[in-house]
Amino acid sequence: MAQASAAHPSEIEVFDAVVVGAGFAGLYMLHRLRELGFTARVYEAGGGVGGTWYWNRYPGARCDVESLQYSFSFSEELDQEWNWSEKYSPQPEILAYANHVADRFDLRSQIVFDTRVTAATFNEDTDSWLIETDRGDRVTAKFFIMAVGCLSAPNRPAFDGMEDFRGPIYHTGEWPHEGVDFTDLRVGVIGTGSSAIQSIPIIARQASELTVFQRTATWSVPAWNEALSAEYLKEAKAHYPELRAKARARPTGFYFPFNLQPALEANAEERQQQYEAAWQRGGLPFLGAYGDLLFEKSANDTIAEFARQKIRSIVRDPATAELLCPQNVFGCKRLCVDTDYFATYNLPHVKLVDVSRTPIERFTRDGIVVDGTAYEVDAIVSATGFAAMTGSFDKIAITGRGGRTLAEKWRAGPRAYLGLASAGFPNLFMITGPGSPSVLASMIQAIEQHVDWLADCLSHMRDVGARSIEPLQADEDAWVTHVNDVSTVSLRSTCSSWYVGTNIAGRPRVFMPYIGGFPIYVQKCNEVMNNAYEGFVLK
Ligand code: N01
Repeated sequence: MAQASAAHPSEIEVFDAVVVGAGFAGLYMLHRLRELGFTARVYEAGGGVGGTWYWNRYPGARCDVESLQYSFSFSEELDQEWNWSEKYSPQPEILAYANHVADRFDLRSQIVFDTRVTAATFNEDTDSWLIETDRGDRVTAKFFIMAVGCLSAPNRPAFDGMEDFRGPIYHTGEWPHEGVDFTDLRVGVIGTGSSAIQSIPIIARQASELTVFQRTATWSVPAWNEALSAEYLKEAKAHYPELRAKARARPTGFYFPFNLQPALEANAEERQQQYEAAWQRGGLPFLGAYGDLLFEKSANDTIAEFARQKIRSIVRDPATAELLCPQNVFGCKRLCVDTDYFATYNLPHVKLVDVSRTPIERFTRDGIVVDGTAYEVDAIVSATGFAAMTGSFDKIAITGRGGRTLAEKWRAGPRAYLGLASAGFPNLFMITGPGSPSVLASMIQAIEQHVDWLADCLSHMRDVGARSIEPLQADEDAWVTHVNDVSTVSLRSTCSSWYVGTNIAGRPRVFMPYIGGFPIYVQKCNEVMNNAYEGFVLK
């Protein structure tokens, strides 16, 4: 393998691998590359590590997977030394954890911060990538690894008159580091997804008026967040390996009690009790109340009606309550997990505006106009989500064999073998790429599995002296078809969401993550590896 040359202005530095992104994926990839003796550089657009948790600093940001499972499992020492303070970790604590990992494993010296990769071009003569950045770096690497996250390219809808608005416009996914004080301000929030439902109750505590512009009502379940006691942590840490193993065996890659019984096998009274118990446990495990809730519409109708009744019981104004009641499949979009979201609409200074039938017309100097009505606000929070799964790929001019760009290849939707690599782009890898479980599993488990697979693959290539690896077109096509076929079995494919790309007008409708389940996917990856990288060509 090539060695990194001494930095000289006129020289192009050479690495075994260049990694884009210093979130959890980039950090762990760098750790494994170093362990294996590969030379590597990581480029990170932000000023620090942490990825999602570096950028999403909006009020109330926290993870919806329980802390003890939203963490790396590769180091028993790390598991034992780190103490999570709450059931669901707040953003600052997860960011502190990412920083701790970077320091503990001495990763910072190989990360170049505040630098965005702008282009990557494959050289067919040398089987290597030329990587360029917005700071003028030009480096080459045999392997180009995209560790850019799945929800990292903010979606900023272009509303008419945006430039006329006299106040600040914030995006939840690029929140100012110094924080924002909304005290005595009239605030407008656009969107009611996970970011909005977490921030709305907190913004409401500060703002003099809060107006929420809702296009689609959201399903949300209480978090019942709480502090973790020292005894709880001690007990959990004593059984960490078992918890990790149980998590990996679940379709979601994280563990929670799951009732396999079909909902309609129970009678109405039993279902009510089961849903009530699950509601009281709260969080994403609510969807584990019965086994068929995401497969059978009639089963889903029963949990949907239960959740609508909960909304009606919390929200006092009947018209507002009805507006807040989603009419689509329960859990079709990513289920939200909240603290006091629905109760916030009982506050006299909080207003809900329906923009489902008549979209936001325009921004003006003083606020937002919907259906001819002007809503005056001093600040706007755009909680409008992300160009999911592919948005961060679109920002880099990636050119593969024959001068073909990835953007061209993915115009009708992303195409990747196992969500790891794409035909025509040798030696390019993606961590939690489209076509892998990623966002439908616990992200950190999904990241570790991909990174470990890649680490094995790169070592194998070094051992056998292979210069390049690339998926076979036929195998990639078969995988993309499989990802699509499996998605149709799930009710999640039935609505518009960022899973299918249609949260943004004009994007192709393709179900992007693999919904066949984490263990099945891991088994497939292992089989590919054990069968001499079946479906890939190694040269
Ligand atoms: O984004 P979203 P998010 N006019 O796409 C609305 C993860 N996450 O940042 O539903 C008006 O879910 C849009 O409306 P609609 C998690 O996986 C996790 O909230 O498209 N409204 C929607 O209401 C999550 O799913 C955590 O009709 C417009 C909202 O904006 C994912 O990130 C916390 C609009 C966007 O919701 C994304 O969540 C936060 C327009 N032109 C995020 N355009 C936790 O771990 C968009 N909207 C808890």
